[in-house]
Formats: sequence, C-alpha cells, structure tokens
Amino acid sequence: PSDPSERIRFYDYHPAPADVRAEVLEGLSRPQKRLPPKLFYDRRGSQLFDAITELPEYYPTRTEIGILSERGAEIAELLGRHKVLIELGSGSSLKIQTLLAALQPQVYVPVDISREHLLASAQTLAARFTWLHIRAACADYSAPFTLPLESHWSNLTAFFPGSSIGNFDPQDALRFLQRVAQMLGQGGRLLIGVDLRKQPELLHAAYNDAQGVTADFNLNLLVRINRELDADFDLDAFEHRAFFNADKSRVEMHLISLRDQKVHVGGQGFSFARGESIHTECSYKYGIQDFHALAADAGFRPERVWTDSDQRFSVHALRV
Ligand code: AVJ
Repeated sequence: PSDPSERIRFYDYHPAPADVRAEVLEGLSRPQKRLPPKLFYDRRGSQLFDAITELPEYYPTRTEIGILSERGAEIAELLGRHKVLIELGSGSSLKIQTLLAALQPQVYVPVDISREHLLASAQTLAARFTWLHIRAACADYSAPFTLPLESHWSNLTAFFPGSSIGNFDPQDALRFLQRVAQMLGQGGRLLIGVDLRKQPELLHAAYNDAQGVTADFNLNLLVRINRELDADFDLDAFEHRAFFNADKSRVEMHLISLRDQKVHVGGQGFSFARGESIHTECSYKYGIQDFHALAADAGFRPERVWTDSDQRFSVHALRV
C-alpha cells in the first residue's frame, strides 16, 4: 500500500518506566555516588545529545555515518538481501536511512523504549521508503522480550549503532550480546558500531568540548532531578569533569562538588565534600581484538570489520 501508515504496525510491550526516584536515591547513597546514564535523555538532554553529535570535537557520530555510507555497498553485499532488519534503540533515524537504502529489507523492526520517538521515526521512514513495511516495537531492549516476527522469517540482521555498547560495563556488555545472539538465532547477524581506543587527547577533547555542550548535557541531570524529585542541587556548585581512565579503557564523566554542601533529594539529605564526585557515565573504548574477544565470548563469530582511515571508529559484522 502507498499509504505510509498502512505499512506500519505498532507492538507495545509496555516497558516499565524507569523508577527515577529509587535509582537516584540508591545511586547517591553509595560511597562513590553515581547516577545512571539513561537518565540523561529527558527532552532537554536528548536535544543536548543531538547538539553533541554535531560538535567538531565529537567524532563518533559523523565517523560512523561516514563508514556506513562509504561502505554501504560492501555491507549490503556481505549481509545479502535479508528480509528483516532490526534496530535496537532506534532513536534518531539518520544512520538507519543509509542502511535501509543499501540493504532494502522488506521489514524494518525498530525497537525503542520511547513510544514518541518510535512512532515519529516510523512515520518518517514509511513515507520516505515507499516499499518498506515497519513493525515498531515499544520495548526495553536491555531486558528479554520476543520480537514481533513471523516464525518462518530467517537470517535476521540487527543493527546497534552509536557505540551504545560503550555505556555497559564489560560484564553487562557480555550479557547483552549473549541475549542478542539468542534472540537472532543461528545464522543471525549483528552490525554494531564500536568506538575505538585512541590518543587520550582526542578523547579528552570529544568529552570536553570548547562550547560546553557536554558540560550542559552532564549538568542537565541535576536540572532533571531538581524538577522531578523536588531536589535542591545548586547548579553553580557542581562542575562537569570528563577524563580517560586508561586502566579501564573508558572515558568517565563526573559532576564535581565545588564546596562542602548538603543537598536534599526526594525528602532525603546527601552530604558532599568539596571535590567529591557523582559518577554519571562510562564510555568504554575497545581495541578491535578486545571487541572480537568479547563478541566471541557472547557466541558471535566476528565476520568483518570496517573502520575509517584514522581508525577512530569501527563497525563490526558479527555472525551467530
Ligand atoms: C551515546 C553513550 C555513545 O558515550 O559518547 C556523548 C554519550 N556522553 N558525550 C558516548 C555521550 C558524552 C555517548 N553514547
């Protein structure tokens, strides 16, 4: 059918909304205070993240898109004309457009926890790709669920871009990849974007941009908590810090308390010493061999890897 909405089916798995209060109170009660990075993405936070992807210093997004568009034909040749393309965390529809054009799957299955983003991007893509059928699944891809697929559909391909895998600790990354392998089944493939280890100076610049957008993105967590949990964080009394932790091969983002202070959150008090931090994000950086080892542990066979000429970012094809 030419009517875009007739080519969209919506499947609601009713993902449990984040229990923001419980997660924040638990995180702030630890000896090393922490907040989960998924809380960055309220309306303002999602806008700030989009702005980050356009910063001159933030290389990952444009490098990954460059790899996907320059290698689109090769990727399509390797993957073949598969029927089904699944996207885990479909957020912005930019990267998938490159892939849809190259692969021309019959069915696209975006999976996202945000109903709003999911429906908006399904409409855009159905209008743009007039031959495409979409089965949009509102679900939390970090928990097990059954995809809305026909049992006779085989050779599934999943796409997990943006180095989102970098936000997981190695243990969680392994568990996540194991679940994806199980979901795809024998013969399935995962196309995954992974940011690479590189000179600390380049990483430092990418997470400490000159315009301070990343700082605003980090501090917006406190704005959100003030609003949603009736908290009294003084935004002038915390500052953004990001650095590469070479031992753990990850960029860490923190919010640093600039003085001794007490903050009230959801009816509880939390003391901060001057210099004490809240750890807000880990962004793991992998060597290609390290990532292959992780993928193999999870039950994938590394099939092919594409990088940019500066070896900043990698896109892997993994096979179950
Ligand atoms: C979306 C998790 C891949 O780790 O680079 C950007 C988020 N944090 N700048 C990343 C982020 C600070 C981003 N990921």
